[in-house]
Formats: sequence, structure tokens, C-alpha cells
Amino acid sequence: MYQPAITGHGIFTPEHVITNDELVTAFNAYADKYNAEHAADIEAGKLAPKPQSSAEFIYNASGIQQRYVCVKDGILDPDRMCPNIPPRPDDAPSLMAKIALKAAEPAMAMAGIAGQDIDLVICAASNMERAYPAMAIEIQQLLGAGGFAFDMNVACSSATFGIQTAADMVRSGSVKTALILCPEVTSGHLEWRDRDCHFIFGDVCTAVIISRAEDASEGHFKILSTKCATEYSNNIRNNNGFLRRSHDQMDDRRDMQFMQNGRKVFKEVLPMVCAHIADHMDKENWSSADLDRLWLHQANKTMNDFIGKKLLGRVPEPHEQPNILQDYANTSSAGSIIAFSQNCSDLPSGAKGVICSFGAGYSVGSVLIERA
Ligand code: CO8
Repeated sequence: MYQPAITGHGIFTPEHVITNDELVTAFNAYADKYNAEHAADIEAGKLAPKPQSSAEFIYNASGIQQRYVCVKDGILDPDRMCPNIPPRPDDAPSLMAKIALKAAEPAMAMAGIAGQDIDLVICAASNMERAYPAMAIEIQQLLGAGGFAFDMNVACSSATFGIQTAADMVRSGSVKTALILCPEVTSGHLEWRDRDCHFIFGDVCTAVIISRAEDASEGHFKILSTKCATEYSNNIRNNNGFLRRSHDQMDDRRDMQFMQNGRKVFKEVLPMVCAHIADHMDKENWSSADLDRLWLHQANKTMNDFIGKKLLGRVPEPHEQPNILQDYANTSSAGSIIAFSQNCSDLPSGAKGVICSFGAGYSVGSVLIERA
């Protein structure tokens, strides 16, 4: 058995920013247009008018101030309301592979490895650009990596489930060096025409390298323990699947994009996550005093504040439970890894922390780490 460790990590942040104000201005123009076009049906009570969105509501309800997107063109156009991403020919790298390479680069530099040193690539994200061949195999080829590669989708929990999968393989010796990528082009499956969710997501890609601690340079993070759990729920759902054509459902239906009952998710997932992390720490004989840092999934600031307080038994200092969602919004599987990557270099040897992601499924994954 080998000791698995996080030996490299990196983030690719897209260049385009959309602030809450920009988003709300575009949404409200779309809503006004929709209401004018459907005035007769709205007047007759056959259709509900589209209500206005509000930047103040967005910040107060979520803590989000802005989000990054791979392609801004189209999203703020009241006649389109989704990104204008041209299709790519089959012999050109896919968008997810392109951003994955950009996140892999700094992670590999930190780990001091080249593509050929990697023998497992996992593409772990909440949606894949195509059904097959696997995105991960395309990335494996572009990196010149060996071994094998596969995709996995556990929505917002994909990163921690990917880390557990890779860490177990490194521990057993079946894999020496794994790269876990979370390329999230959430802008492609977000319903920008729905004020309940149009503000929630942003695009990004994260990369984590897991290798044997014995081969790693100073400053790596030993993966001491991982724990994943799932519990079926329809409260976060996207019905866009391969049976669409067979169901005669090729029209632009609402349920072909992200849908959620946010209030229910909030109420049901919060206790699940608190209990999950507490049980995991308990199992490893960690008390709250052992915990130096919490890198939580980035969906909602109030949610994270609650979890931090529950686990530490007091209000955490900002550096103990760093949030990044004010800048990135919810980036699905990537959020906890961005929080980790941007807020771990100051930790001294022996410091302990938990990376935790949670979301659709429901799913929750936690990773207990210690700085070498
Ligand atoms: N502007 C103004 N008012 C608004 C807006 C808006 N933009 N949106 C909603 N309102 C209104 C509502 O209509 C409602 O009005 P009323 O009281 O008259 O009915 C009122 O504001 C309150 O609405 P909510 O109850 O919905 O507001 P909340 O306080 O619950 O906040 C949140 C909404 C922020 C969504 C909150 O519920 C939340 O964060 N919940 C947790 C969600 C969560 O963690 N989800 C995880 C999903 S991510 C995941 O698993 C990955 C999925 C795959 C990725 C998909 C990528 C696209």
C-alpha cells in the first residue's frame, strides 16, 4: 500500500466576467420583451408574466457577485439568452478538453511532472460535451499521458468522488499518478431565462494531481481518508438524455436544462453535509480543534457559514473557511477545489483540513488531508 497525496493543483479561469448588474439588466430586458410579446395571453390569465430579477436579491440570497464564462457572446442578448458557442469539427479539440489542458498545466508544473508521467486521467464534471468517446481519453491523448482514462459524473460532487477513486488506485498501486479534471461549462446547461437560477453558475476548470507521497516534493497534502455518500433526490435535475428523440422531446423544454427546488435542497442537503463531515472526522478521531481549514462546495454563502459554525462549534474566521463563490459563483464540481487551490499554500506542515463537495444526487464527498 502507498500513501496517496495531492502533489499538484491548478485552476483555469475563463477571461469573460458577468457581474450581477449586467446579468440582471439583460434578464429584465428579456422579461420585458417576453411580457410584451405575450401580453394578450398574460392578460387573459393563460400565461404568467416573467417577474424581474434583482442584483440585491442575488447577493443576499447566495453571496454571489459575479461569474466567469467561457463565451459571453449570446448570454446577455435578450433574443438568445444562452452562450453562442460554435460547434467544433470532430478533429478539433473539444471545449472541455481545451480548458482541461489549461488547468492541468499549472498543476503538472507544481507536481513537477510531464504528461507521460500520468497513468490515470479522470474527467469529473456535471455534464459532458458529448456521450463518447470519453472526454478524459481525448485529454489523455492531448497530454501524451499513458495508462487509461474515463469520465465520471456525480454533478457537484464529481471532484471529491474523483479524488476518492484516484486515491484508492494510487493507494493500491494500480496507478502511480492520477490527474482529476473538473472542466465545468455550466453556462451551456444553465437556463438563463429563469430568474430563480440564472445567477447561480459560472464556468471554470480545476485540476488535481494525486501521486505517491514518497515520490512527492515538500509541501504536498497527504490524503488521509475519503468518504462518499449518495441519497436519491429529484430536487436537482436535468432531463436532457439520449432517449430525448425516442420520447419525441426535441423541443426547447425547460427540463432540458438545470432545474432545482433550491429551498428544499438547502434544507435537506445542509443537515446531510454536516452529519457526513462530522461522522467522517469522528471516524478518523479528529475533533473540531484538529481542523485548520474547511474547503467547502461553493453554492451558497449562508449554507457554508452554517456548516462551518456547526463543525467548529463557533463562527469560523474567514481564513478557516474560505469562500470563492463571490467571484466564481457556483462552479459545480470545481468550487471546493478552487477554494482549496487558492487557500492552502499558507498552511504549515501538519495542518489538517477537509475538502467537501455536495449537490445533485443527492451526493456528498469529503477528503481529509494533512500538509506534509
Ligand atoms: N431576483 C429576485 N427575486 C427572486 C429571484 C431573482 N433572481 N429568484 C427568486 N426570487 C424570488 C422567488 O421567486 C421567491 O419569491 P416568492 O417568495 O414571492 O415566491 C423569493 O425570491 C425567494 O426565493 P427562494 O425561496 O428560491 O430563495 P432562497 O432564499 O431559497 O435562495 C437559492 C435561492 C440561492 C437558490 C438557495 O435556495 C440556494 O442556494 N439553495 C441551495 C442550492 C444548492 O446548493 N444547489 C446545488 C445545486 S448545484 C449541483 O448540484 C450541480 C448541478 C449540476 C450543475 C448544473 C449547471 C448548470
